Order: sequence, then C-alpha cells, then structure tokens
Amino acid sequence: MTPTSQPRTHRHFRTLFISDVHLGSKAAQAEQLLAFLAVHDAEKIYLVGDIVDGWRLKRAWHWPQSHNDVVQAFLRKARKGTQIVYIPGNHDEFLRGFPGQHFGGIEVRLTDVHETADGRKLLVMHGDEFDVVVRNARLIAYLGDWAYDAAIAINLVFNRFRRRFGFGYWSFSSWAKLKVKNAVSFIGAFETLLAAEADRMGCEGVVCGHIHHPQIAERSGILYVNSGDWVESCSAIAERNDGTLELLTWTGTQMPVPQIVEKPVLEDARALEPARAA
Ligand SMILES: [Mn+2]
Repeated sequence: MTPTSQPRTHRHFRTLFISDVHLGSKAAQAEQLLAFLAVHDAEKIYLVGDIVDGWRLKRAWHWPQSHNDVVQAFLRKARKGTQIVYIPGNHDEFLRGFPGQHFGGIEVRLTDVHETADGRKLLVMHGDEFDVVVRNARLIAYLGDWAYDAAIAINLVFNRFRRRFGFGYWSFSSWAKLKVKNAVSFIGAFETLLAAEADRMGCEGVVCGHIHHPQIAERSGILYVNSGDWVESCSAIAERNDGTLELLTWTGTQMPVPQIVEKPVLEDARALEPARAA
C-alpha cells in the first residue's frame, strides 16, 4: 500500500456532525479521529451520541491516552470558541440526565434543531429511540400513531429492564449486522422513521447516528443525514458556509474524500445491499 502523502490543508466548516466514536471500547478509532480533528474546524460541532461507550467501560475499563486526547481535542476547540453541543445516545445515556448542563464549554441537549445557513431546520438526535419501532415497522405502520408512540415507550422500558439485569442495550445496529440479508431493508425503515420524525417536528431534515451507516439522502421529501461512526467508516457530516452538506470520509492516508455533496439518493434501499464476501 502506497500512502498518497498529500499535504493536509485545514478545512473550516460552519458545522460538523460527529457520532458513534465509542470511546472506551477497543473498536474506537481514536487516532483517526484525532488526525481528522487536527485539520477540521467548525463554528459549531454537534456530537450526535455514543461518543463515550459507558456500557463497555462498565464491564472493563479501557481508556488509553488517545481516548483522553479526543476529549481534550474537543475541549480545546470549545475553549477556542467552537460551540459544541452534545446529544447523548444510548451508550452515553448517563448524560441524558443533564440536559442544559455545560461541561467545559460543551452543552448537553437531548435533541436539537439546527438551522442551516440557507434556512433549513434539521432535527438532530441520536436515533436509538426508534430501535423497537424499526423492529416492528410493518405492524406499527398498520396500527398507526398510538402504536408508534407506545413502541418508543416500550423500547425505553425494555432497555431499562435489560440493564437492571446486566444485559447490554438491545442494539439495532449489531442486531442488523447479524441479519445482513435483511439489514438493508431495516436500515431503510430506520431512515424512513427518522425522516418522519423530522417532518412531525416541522423540520426539513434530520441528522442522526446510531446505525453506523453514513448517509445523505432524501426520504419522502425529507433530508435524511447520518453522520456514520468512528469504529468502521470514520465519517462525519459537514455543513459548508452556504448551507450545503457534505459527507466526509477519513481514510487516514489522504485528504477526506467528499463523497456526496447533498445529492439526495432516491434509489430503492435494496439497491444498496452490501456485496459482502464470506
Ligand atoms: Mn447508538
């Protein structure tokens, strides 16, 4: 492998969305994120959940220097004037008990509405609330709104119960990976539900994480954006000064490749089925 050692120029954005870093787990690509943060800045950074993996840390303490460095990198950016909003996910839901609190200049909010430079409202949330809804999407679609609300409530109770008995959070993403054949249609269901939630909240789009599947697409006229993760895809979403969105993937050996520049992907979700070998 010959790394293309291009000079790394600094990129400055209006907003950056980063999620699913899973600090505290061995899978976290902390060094890659550090390299990314060293050459990316923004006026505002959204941490869209599962930044710290509290579940892993509870079982076995894994906190190398690089994980500390990531936290320090965010705190340093906050000190230098970047507005940082932390939207907790299911793996860092201990932070959900502190809405409105500030930690070293980083503000915790359960969800938020971000307004782009071109005046669009984007609902920002992690997305785990929809796990059970996705699992039962067809039934819920049939039963209607009350079932949808009930399913979200059941999901919260279900996972509280699992936790009490020492089980991990029931994770949509890991479950979906076990069912690779059906994963794409479930990812499709997740996207559709998140877009519907944005619509319900009077927003033009949604930015979420949770399923570790970076994406900028359109679902039923609503912008669906997923910031991906720093476990496998090393991806982030950037908003440029004119309000357009860009999916950044960090390869570690070159400048990030802007993959999709807000080109809504309208093809059938099934067409995205990953060609998985072995
Ligand atoms: Mn999650």
